[in-house]
Amino acid sequence: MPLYLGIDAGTQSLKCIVIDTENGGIAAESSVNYGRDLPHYGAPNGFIPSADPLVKQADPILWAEALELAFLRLKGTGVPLNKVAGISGSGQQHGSVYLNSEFPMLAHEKTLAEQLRPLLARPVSPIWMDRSTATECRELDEHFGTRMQSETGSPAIERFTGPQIRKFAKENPEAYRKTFRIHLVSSFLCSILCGSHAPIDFGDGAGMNLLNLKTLVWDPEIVDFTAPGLLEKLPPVRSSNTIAGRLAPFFGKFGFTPGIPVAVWSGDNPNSLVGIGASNPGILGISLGTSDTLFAPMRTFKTDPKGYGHVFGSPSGGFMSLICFTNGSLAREKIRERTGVDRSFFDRDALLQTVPGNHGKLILPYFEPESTPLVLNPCVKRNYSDASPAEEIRAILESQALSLRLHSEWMGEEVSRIRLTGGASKSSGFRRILADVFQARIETISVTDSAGLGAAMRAVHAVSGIPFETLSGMFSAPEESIAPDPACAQIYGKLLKDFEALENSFGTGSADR
Ligand code: XUL
Repeated sequence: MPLYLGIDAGTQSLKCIVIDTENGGIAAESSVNYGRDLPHYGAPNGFIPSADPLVKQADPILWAEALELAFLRLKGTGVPLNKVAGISGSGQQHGSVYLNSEFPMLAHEKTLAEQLRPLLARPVSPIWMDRSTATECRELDEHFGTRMQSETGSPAIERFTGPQIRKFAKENPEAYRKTFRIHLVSSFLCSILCGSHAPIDFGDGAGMNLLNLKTLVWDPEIVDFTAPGLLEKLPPVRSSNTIAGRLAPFFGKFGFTPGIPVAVWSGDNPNSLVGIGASNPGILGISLGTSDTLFAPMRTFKTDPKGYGHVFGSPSGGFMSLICFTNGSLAREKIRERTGVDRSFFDRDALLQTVPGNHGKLILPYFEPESTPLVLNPCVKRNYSDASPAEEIRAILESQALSLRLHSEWMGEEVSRIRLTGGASKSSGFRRILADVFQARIETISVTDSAGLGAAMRAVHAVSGIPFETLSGMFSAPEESIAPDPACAQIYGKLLKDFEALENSFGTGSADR
């Protein structure tokens, strides 16, 4: 019975999923919620509350302690962890961890937290929600112009790692100088498992504004301008099916066999692409979580003329797109609370009491600073003054679906099938609206943690060579599917133009919260 472990280190929790390649099933799972299970880090939502809404930082030791607790819980399920033949993982993207030396040999009787704390060259990690680097992004854009996007796949972006490193080097040059290695969340956790500094993969590395996607090496000029001496502080960058190292002896205490291969980790979005079974062109993936993300494999390297969409290395080779909409479930929940309805209202009343197109009622729901389109000052705008609760719910769902369609058009991919994942993919009302807005078949898979599943599938692929197509047939087969209603094609074709006009006028109209 060959088992493989995928670890998903997300924004608010860390989860483990063990898959069995013999029967195509899930052998065990465990999870740790940072706020609930590790309250002593004072990070109820995965970051330390800050007076500045643009600053979002976490203590990186939180992720190490969560890993240890998740392994203990996994051991508690009774699954034979000594049968695990390979491990890989997924990290929330862009976050950076600053370390001052090589990894120590871990002592069995001590915790990961107490042994790793002395390794920190910076006590906090800026995470992907941080938007405090507008100045550094401007400096990078002024210096490199369009080359930044055409070579790294993205213009300088506030949450990306390069601008974050530049800010740290400017504000705290001494601590920066003493930093020996800068990791992503993914490569930091992979290094802990291997007991030595692990590489970064092309998927997560592309979210740094440092990797040249044409040459697949760190871009020497961009790295050099970002911060002094940065090249020596970066781990090597490798393809996503590289074996990063061997499991350190410390992890034998949870029941694993020390020495098993650990495949290089990647970001949650590249992992999800694999996990939902969309690693080959033709399927689009949408993950509906706190933030919504849209991703798809790309036949050719091309970039978003508006600069909101990003290009990353795809774990199956070639490239993938990634577009992040920060106000996903976050906005759906705010509107739901405001209208005072329960979640089932999204699936029943909101559809029955309204019509597709909602008589043109649209909403721009930027409760938090938004990435797509870029909005730094939170603001919510409606093109109507009066709406029933059902119309208000339809307005948020249709507007979000239209935004997903509008901002993915630059990829130029024919979309006939969309695989949905994440908590809100359970909403049949939202699935119906997405099918009609995109005029595409919507498919859902049974596993909700597509990033963890994708990481486990990458571990199988890297260790045993089983192709992704075979693995997605085993683990990501569609469970439910809805066809689009062709009668809606014209309605949403027109509404898309209205939505674009509303978005373009953003900032000129009056705003309310
Ligand atoms: C992608 C992004 C988010 C995080 C969430 O660019 O910032 O999707 O990866 O974990």
